[in-house]
Amino acid sequence: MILFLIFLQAEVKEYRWDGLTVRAISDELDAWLEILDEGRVLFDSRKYCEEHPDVWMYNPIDVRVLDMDGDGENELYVEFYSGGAHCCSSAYVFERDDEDVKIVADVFSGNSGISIEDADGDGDMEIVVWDDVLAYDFTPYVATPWAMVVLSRDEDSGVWRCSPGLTRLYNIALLMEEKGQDGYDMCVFQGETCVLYSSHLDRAMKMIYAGRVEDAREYILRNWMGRIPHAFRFWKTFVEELKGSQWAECIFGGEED
Ligand SMILES: [Ca+2]
Ligand SMILES: [Ca+2]
Repeated sequence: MILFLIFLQAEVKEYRWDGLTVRAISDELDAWLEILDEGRVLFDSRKYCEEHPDVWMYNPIDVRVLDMDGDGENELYVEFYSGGAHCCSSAYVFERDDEDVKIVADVFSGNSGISIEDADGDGDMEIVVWDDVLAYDFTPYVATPWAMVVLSRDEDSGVWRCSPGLTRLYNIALLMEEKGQDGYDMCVFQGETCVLYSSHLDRAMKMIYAGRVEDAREYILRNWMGRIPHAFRFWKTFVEELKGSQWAECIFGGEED
């Protein structure tokens, strides 16, 4: 009887993708994605998560059939969002692979949303995310510093990776627009001393992601309100925290593309 009631409350959204059926399903207990070929299940996000414990793929909120790589054939783009205060968001791009499907983009953005756009105007889609690496580090969540990361399709492998060049350009644009963090400007404390504001960290983070590491250092030191020797230590800590980003290699050491 209970199972029957749950079945009644299931909500199914259905999409067609190149002869396949894509279903975003939610019931009282779960919210998942299925891809079917005439009734044969090619992909089930619940099964995939069981097989890949590190993967976050819960509650598909944005399902789109579109040409992600610009070759004239449609791919399937799916964004998942767990619900809750901020976390967690992830996005996947599925491609047809003979009789099967395969994942060619796999983005976990944690506390921030994900969007897609043709960032460089060349006909394929980039995936744009805000890096949440500093969430909860120096301030409460509302004052989190953010910078953008742009993932573009690698021609050789066909998978989406962080693009150093586009990431820099996007953050240069944010700095030019003087677009700051959302939420509140809050003190960053050392003991009882307010040494910086979160808006300073936000701007410094964008400078670093724009490729201007030295400018960011100078900016932090210039705005420091505590004892000067501590500023150098703080800068080191700040950079170390940023190097914890999943995209650190692209931000700090990426080649031009
Ligand atoms: Ca395509
Ligand atoms: Ca593009």
